[in-house]
Amino acid sequence: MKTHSGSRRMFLKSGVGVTVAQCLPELAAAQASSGPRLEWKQFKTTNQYPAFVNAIATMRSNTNQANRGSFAYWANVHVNRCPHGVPYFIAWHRGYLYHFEQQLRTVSGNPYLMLPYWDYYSYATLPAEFTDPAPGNPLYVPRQSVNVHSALSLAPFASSVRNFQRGKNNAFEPIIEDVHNPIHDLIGGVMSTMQSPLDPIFFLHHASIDRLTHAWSLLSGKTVPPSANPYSSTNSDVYWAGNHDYATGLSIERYKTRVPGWLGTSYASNAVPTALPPAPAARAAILQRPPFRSFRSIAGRRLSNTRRSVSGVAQVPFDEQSVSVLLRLAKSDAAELARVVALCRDTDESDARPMPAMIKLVFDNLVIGKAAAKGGFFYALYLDMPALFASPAERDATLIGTLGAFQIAAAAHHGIPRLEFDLSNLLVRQQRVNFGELVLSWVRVDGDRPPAGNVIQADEIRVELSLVPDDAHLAMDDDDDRDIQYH
Ligand SMILES: [Cu+2]
Repeated sequence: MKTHSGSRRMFLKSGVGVTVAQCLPELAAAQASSGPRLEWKQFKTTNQYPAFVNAIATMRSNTNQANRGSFAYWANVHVNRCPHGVPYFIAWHRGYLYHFEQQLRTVSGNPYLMLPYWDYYSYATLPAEFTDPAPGNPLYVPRQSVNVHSALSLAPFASSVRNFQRGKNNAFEPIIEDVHNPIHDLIGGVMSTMQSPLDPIFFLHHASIDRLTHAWSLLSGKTVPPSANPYSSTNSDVYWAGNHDYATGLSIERYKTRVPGWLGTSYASNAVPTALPPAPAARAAILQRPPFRSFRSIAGRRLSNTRRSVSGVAQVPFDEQSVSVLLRLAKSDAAELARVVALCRDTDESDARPMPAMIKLVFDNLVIGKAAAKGGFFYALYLDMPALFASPAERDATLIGTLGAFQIAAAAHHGIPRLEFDLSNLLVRQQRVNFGELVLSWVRVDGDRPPAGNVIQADEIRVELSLVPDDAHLAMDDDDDRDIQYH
């Protein structure tokens, strides 16, 4: 690494913003002649491979957290700023990868270096270069599992998934995030924490999510909010206004993260997965609904003038067992749930309109044990799981999302150890008659070294009706909003 003279290090400390500006012309020139991002198996046969490994080694050995040339700097950016389970998960990380890639080029001295991606939909076992514990292997960190097969799903690529961003109905972003999350969980170690960029596989994982997003957006019938280049308030969606912030002096205009090409990025393949890779021999998916367990129930109640719980259970521990819970709703709560599902169903007809309300599954005050925080496991959450899944499509149609160490770390880091999952889309698609009972199931999914005993505790799990979408960009001014407030 050539740029780390002592004086430059001092300079970076004192004026980060200035150095970015100075680097820009050089980086723009580099962009023009770079090739596509390659899948790892192809990448490692090119001359980019030694440059990449050396750059990772240099960055990992740089212990100056204030320096952009250190791995810790990028982990801190993620800790401080990353959005998970909230708007801009995809777009923010796209810009993050862009800036990290620029840094790799600086450190390696190779202006054409592109981040590789790991296509786990082709092979679900971590590339061997990352799992070799030989001293001095910069790609190795201790992890809890090497295979992520049980995190994968084709649900993000279903034809019903038409919209791009969180907050819209039938949206891609929350569904792909819930493939992304259990990959963090299973790999474990730092990957199940907000410090996950300290594991080099993080960047290959996110490049893969970014590629899958781009490939999805190219399919016919998919809607990504439009933007002119450069952004213009007259013909661009407000979604792309403003900046993604990474650190003081490190940001990116949001519109540039709409299309990889606007950042000079392309991918070796733009194909979406059509099948899952072979499952590891020893691990059969659980297809049967888990046995019922009962917990103290909490009746429906008003939470605010736009939020109402319709049913819940209290003090729920999560251990090695897979569990089903029967949530009972009082008659008035069941009627209210039925009404909100009908409202959402009407809106579902027209994708352009935001949902008038959301039905959420909320896990409140989650606590995770110290050993469990290292990951190596997760829970797949299902609504009205049949006694036996007939097909993977049926499984996808009842999957709510996943719960694990990474999701809890992300939630705790945003201030509230609370996780919310959208139930609206699942309920809208059901032909449900009885709203008096909902069945929630969680299926424990283990990696290679799962923790034992009670790993997670939720103060309360409840089904919540929320009359105003959380997404600030979908702020509602509908008049009929007023007469459906909770008093
Ligand atoms: Cu991630």
